[in-house]
Amino acid sequence: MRFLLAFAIACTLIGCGSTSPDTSTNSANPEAHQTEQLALVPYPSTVEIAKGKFTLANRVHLEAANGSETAKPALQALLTQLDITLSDTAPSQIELIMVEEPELGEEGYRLLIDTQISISANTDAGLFYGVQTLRQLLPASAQAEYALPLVAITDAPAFAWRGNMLDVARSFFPPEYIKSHIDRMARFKLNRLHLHLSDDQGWRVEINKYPKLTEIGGPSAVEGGRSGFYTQEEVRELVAYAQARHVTLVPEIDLPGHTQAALASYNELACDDVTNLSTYSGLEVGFSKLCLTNPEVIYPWVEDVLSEIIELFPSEYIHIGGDEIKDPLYAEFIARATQIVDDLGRTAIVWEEGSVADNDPDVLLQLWNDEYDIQPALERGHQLILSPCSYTYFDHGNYAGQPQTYDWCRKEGVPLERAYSLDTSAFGAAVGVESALWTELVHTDAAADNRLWPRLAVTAELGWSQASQRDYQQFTDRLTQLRPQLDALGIQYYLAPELGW
Ligand code: TNX
Repeated sequence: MRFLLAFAIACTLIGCGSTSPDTSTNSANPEAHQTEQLALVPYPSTVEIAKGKFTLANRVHLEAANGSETAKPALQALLTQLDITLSDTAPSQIELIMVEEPELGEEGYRLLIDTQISISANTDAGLFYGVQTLRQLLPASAQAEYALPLVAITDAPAFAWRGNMLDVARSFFPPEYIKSHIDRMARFKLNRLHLHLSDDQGWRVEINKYPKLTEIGGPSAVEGGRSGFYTQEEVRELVAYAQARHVTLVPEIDLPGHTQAALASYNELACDDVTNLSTYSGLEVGFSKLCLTNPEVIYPWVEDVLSEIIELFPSEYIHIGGDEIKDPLYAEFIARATQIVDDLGRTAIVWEEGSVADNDPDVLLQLWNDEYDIQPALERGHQLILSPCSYTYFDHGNYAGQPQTYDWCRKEGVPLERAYSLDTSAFGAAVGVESALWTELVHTDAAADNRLWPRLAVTAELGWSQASQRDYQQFTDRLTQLRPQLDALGIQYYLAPELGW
């Protein structure tokens, strides 16, 4: 409050806002087109800019509230990167302050830059996001001194779920890549990394009770893709790494279809008449399934596997797949599997098709076909993760006809502007938005970067900024200014001509 007051006084003295002498609220809505914008993605809820600059010295005094467990190290890392040293007698000061301001919610923050820098929030997460905003306001690499705009930012996300799905089953991504991906997501305030851990082409997570899943399913992959798996120790390390960056790892074990790797490992999970029990490296979908007429075999296995998954991943939500399979007992299976997750003390997510089952309304549905009739499920009280493929499937081209991309959902691919045009309010009760990278055709870190970036910045803005504030032109301007930050993160992004890159 003290600083807001100071800011208001400063505004009266020197004038705030770039187009008028009064304090101007600079949200990213079309009417604000003429107004100066800060190079921030996602754009904050409210931004007030005063004339003048604050110069941050290369020695800084840091005051961090108790409980800023992740925000403080994140800030320290940022300062170190910029060759700014900490000292109690330094001329510049940065404060992380815990407050109680209900309107900031669980993840919101205030960032004030006037005669010093202060970030306040109700939670460590909020402070962490304030630090990310400060990170974007600062240059990507070290300089002699740092000139910052005089701003008062109040910010909170539109959605709790701001996600990305990475298919590590078709083609494996090693822990190092997952860590950089988490870093990059966190920089843009994305907070859910959904790992598609099993499919026909591979099984990627060690399950102690069923070692053959990774002995046989681990070395398997889509043709041209990487094989491998995460040991339980590696999973724990990734979970901790993600937690320190406010990213929840959401595991998916795809059931009852997309299970060839499991069937090849434990043949008894398949019906007796199934003759193909080899591992699979092709591109087909929809040919494999657990033997649903053998409940005494498959359900104990499902329970055991999910129990270990739940031990490994603290996520409240556990994804059980449910896509692309036809079987008379499908709905019964989904209802039972979501109940197993519930009995284990968590809540299930299923792909949209699972909405035909009699699930508890708490179960989250992930919408992936734009036209799927999800209305009946909404009427039963379900909530949605929005992944409509014609906007969010980043295995589709950055442009029409991009080599090694799919176009089954949209033949023009999913260019940046298309991705940005997703109307998140059109689909009813949404907890948020999640873009997806399926990896049948994505086999290297570089290819993944190319499909993910810069489009993932769109997911970030759709998930965080209010729908009424979005403006594609302004978004591209801001993103272009942030390009050095993408470079500093080592991202091998697609050189989008629409950004002039
Ligand atoms: C559909 S989307 C799938 C995946 C494929 C993807 C390719 C969904 C739930 N299932 O198995 O990898 O298309 O774009």
